[in-house]
Amino acid sequence: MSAPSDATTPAPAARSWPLSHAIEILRIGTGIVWLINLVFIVDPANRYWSSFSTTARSFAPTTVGGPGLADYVSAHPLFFSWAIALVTGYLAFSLILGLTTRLACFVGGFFSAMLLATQFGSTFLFPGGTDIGAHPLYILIYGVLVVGGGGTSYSVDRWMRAHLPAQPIRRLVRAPSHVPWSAAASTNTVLAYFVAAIIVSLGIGFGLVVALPASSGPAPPAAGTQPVAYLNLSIVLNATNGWPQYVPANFSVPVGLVVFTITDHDSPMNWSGCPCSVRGTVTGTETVNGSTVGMVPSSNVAHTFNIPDLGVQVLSPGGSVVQFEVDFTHAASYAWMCMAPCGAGANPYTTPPMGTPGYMTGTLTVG
Ligand SMILES: [Cu+2]
Repeated sequence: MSAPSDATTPAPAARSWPLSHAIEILRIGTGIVWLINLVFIVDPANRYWSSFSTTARSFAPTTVGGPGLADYVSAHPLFFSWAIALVTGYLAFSLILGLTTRLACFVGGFFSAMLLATQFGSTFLFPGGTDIGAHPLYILIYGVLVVGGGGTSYSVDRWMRAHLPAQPIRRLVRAPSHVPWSAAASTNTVLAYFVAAIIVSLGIGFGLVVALPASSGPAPPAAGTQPVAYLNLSIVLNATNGWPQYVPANFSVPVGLVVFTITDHDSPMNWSGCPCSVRGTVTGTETVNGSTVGMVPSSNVAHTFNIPDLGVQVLSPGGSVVQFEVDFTHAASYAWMCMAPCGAGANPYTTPPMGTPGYMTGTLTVG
């Protein structure tokens, strides 16, 4: 440990060399994961800010405890999008630099526990079309970092303790050993605070989910938005080769709210491992033969309609009519594709018509 060599501050037992390095590698690696998330957030191509509300609402149908919290977050996108972005940025830089490492572990644990609690219904759909499945692992990592003294070496924390001994840093690390930020706090003390913090965070998260009332009925489209266009797609079997194909595969829609209808004439398939949740539509749902759903059983997904750049995923069961709405905010060109393994060859994930233009992928032009 890099506790000051001060007679009043007993340094915990030194860690063995390989373990201490493993802990710091884990810390920096976790920071890099958050940095990648931060890059995703700030990259305009991902439309994090503009699609935040829609993404948040898309969790509503699968949240255990009801859609109230997802609706609430969706209705306050400015606050929540910035809160998530700032926490993401803090975790990235704090963990990579080893600056306020222990605090970052608590913040990260709180963040993951809140996400876990509030999106609990989605968690076990991993990969489920959401990256939320990793949060139990993140909490475990923060616990390991807290217990293992992450940030003890190769860190700004270490540098500051060594070079800024006289000022508040020193008072902080010399705080009584029963407070969690004290350098003298025992592993057991820190771990107890960490476990308690996670339990409280989970409690707050579940409490919010249960306490916030759901808005009644399917969430309405953004205020004042009326459909500007209706687009009908069919999935038919090609008369020549028998492959299923989207007709049309290349099409244009105007900017604004577009109502899609997919009439699927293909047969169902059993797609184990299907990320079967609807994402990226205005309501976070689709209708299948008139019923509103946020998920489709994996035992009946013939094809999907994905627009990766917009985070749109819609599932098309065999022999069904699917409807959904997408709000296109600006003129652009997007690739769409089917992600369900509908290839006709040995590997249904890679053989045609999968990935074949005019069949299971094409171009959607907005504007
Ligand atoms: Cu397909």
